[in-house]
Amino acid sequence: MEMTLRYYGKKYDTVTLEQIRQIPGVTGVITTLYDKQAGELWTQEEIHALKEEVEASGLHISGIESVNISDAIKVGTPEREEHIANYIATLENLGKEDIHLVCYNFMPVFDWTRTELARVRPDGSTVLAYSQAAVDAIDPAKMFEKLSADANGTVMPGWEPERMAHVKELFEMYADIDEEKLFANLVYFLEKIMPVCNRYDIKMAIHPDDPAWSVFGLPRIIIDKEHILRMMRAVDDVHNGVTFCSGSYGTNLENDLPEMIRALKGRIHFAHVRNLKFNSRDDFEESAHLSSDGTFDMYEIMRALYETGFDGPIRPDHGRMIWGEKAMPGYGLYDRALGATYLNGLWEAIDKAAHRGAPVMP
Ligand SMILES: [Mn+2]
Repeated sequence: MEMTLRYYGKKYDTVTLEQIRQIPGVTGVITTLYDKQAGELWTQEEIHALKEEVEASGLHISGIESVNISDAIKVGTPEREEHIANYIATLENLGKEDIHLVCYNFMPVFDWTRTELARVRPDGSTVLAYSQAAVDAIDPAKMFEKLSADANGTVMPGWEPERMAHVKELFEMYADIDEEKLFANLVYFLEKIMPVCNRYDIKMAIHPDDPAWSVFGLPRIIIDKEHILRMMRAVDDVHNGVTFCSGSYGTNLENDLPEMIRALKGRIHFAHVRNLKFNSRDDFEESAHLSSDGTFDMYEIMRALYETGFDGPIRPDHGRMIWGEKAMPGYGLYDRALGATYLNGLWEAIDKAAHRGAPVMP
């Protein structure tokens, strides 16, 4: 396991590489070329420059989150061939720069959905939150307006203003796309990219849909163990794997997170570990990472990763906004640093317990 933090690049992130470097045990970042549109080619020069920027701080790139998938690929329009060719060339360029992990998602229209970006918790911290009643009551085209006021002036991934200006057209694009068509388009894409993934040993790690059920009538296909196993069987290659995001799979309380981790052994290439606090089945907020602050047993999640031999990067995922920080919602420095430290502590304790009684090296 390697502890990492997500980094959006100096143009967009309020957190610096120098700050990340000072979080104990964090040695890598998960980053992206944030200015790139889905479907566009990433040149080797651009990737190399990003790598140099990160390495100058004493960190390294542990993986890319994300190389986004265009709507043409998800919907299966004729334009997808050009976008897939660009995706393959991008993977090749990443491979040449010695980057071997790519996180992506296959969610239609919205990358993720929350109904509040700054819900106030009893301790005065603010967090992202979701209420099904609020989703049911709002026109999806109005979602962005409602949320952008709380974004602290930042551009949130998947909610870029230029994209949100076309929400109605995006919904029209997906009008005929049901779960089966979306799944077939995912398989089509994976089959096309597997040869380059094999050539450069690039592990693809699909991020679950968040929340893990259909919102606004849009299909969702990466939501539980059965759906992921189906995807992995359809393209049975170790490079076709998953990002295990506890906060996304965990939105559905039917998902037994440690059990899922064990079922996906060997195919989890990247982990997002965070907690949620449920107020009811249909209303949750993103609590601190600490088990007792939320609903999940974080020790059991980390233990399942440890016991299945997980050796990829982990990042603490979202954090609360605390200590007066102004940052992209979920992506401040302070609470993610606390999360990384807590998760590192759990891992150390699990590791030491596993080796108790073993001979001590001189
Ligand atoms: Mn996640």
